[in-house]
Amino acid sequence: MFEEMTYPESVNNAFLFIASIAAVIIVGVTAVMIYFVVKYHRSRNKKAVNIPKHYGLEIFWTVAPVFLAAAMFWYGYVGYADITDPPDDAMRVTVYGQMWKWTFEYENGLRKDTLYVPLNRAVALDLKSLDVNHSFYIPTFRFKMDVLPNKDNETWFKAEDVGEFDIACAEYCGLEHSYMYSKVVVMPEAAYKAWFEEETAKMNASDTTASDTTASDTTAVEKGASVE
Ligand SMILES: [Cu+2]
Repeated sequence: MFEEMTYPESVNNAFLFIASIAAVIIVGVTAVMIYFVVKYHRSRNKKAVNIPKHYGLEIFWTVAPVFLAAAMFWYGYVGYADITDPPDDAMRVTVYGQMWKWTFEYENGLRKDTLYVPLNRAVALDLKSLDVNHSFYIPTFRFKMDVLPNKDNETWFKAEDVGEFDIACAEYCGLEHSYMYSKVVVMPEAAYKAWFEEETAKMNASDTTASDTTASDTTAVEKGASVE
């Protein structure tokens, strides 16, 4: 059932599913509570009585939440299993998080501080931090993954609309954390190819390896990258 569904749709559905369960529970519990407040009001029950155990009811309110919790876990797990398992034919980009910027490195060594990707193509991301914990977050793609200094996380996405979308850092990482924004630019395949060839030619023509990152940032990326 998840094959036809895009990853953002599956996240939206999981959210809707969990919010619906929460809504049913809050309305149900509140309704029963109001009913009991009226039914067992002091004016109608002058003398306290002991209400004996009801095993059927106790089994129901134990078993039903187990199934609900298991269903919520399953929804979340299916999505997690999906975004941590990139397809084999995905193009690969290494994402470096550092205080307080993102750097994207393509397979040929091209580095950018904006993530350019082709439309409808799986993009696998190798997430590395050069300093502290960060979190790579593209809200439009319903997509968030930790970026850690001592563990390389992997994730992927496939953009299905052309446009520019925000990238944020979703893990507090110091003073300028709130400015740690970038963009993912989704381009049609042909436009992306032309862009990539032009940028690669520019990179090859110049001595430095990065064209839109500053020299000091490039050094930081190299320093971090050589640690492995
Ligand atoms: Cu950060």
